[in-house]
Amino acid sequence: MRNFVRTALAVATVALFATATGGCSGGGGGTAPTTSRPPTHAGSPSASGPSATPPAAGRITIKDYAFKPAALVVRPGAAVTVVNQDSVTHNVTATGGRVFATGSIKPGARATFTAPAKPGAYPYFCSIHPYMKAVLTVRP
Ligand SMILES: [Cu+2]
Repeated sequence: MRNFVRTALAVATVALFATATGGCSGGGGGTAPTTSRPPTHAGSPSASGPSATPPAAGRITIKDYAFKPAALVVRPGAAVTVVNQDSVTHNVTATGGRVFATGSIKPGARATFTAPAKPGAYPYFCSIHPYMKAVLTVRP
């Protein structure tokens, strides 16, 4: 008797698994649309990435001893406005070269510099507070 019950349970369990598996493979039909979606999604960002032209003007805000955004993307030669919303003087100075620099920007003041014509990533910092760092990316 016990063996019979066990066997019956085992059969029932197998039957459940079979049903579940059948449901899964049945959902396999639903997997096809799901599979076709990722390429669409992957295609969208990559399509909008290179094809999307960065703005011809950018804006960097300095607040709480930090550049915001920390990563800004603009077109070559873009006019980048730097607004100092802090209570101390800051500046924007390109790292490792004189590619661009604003000079001192007093609290509440703003300055504008021209983004490099050559595409690339340009790290910059505040020479008064060297720990203030951010990156300007130039992309056509
Ligand atoms: Cu500073």
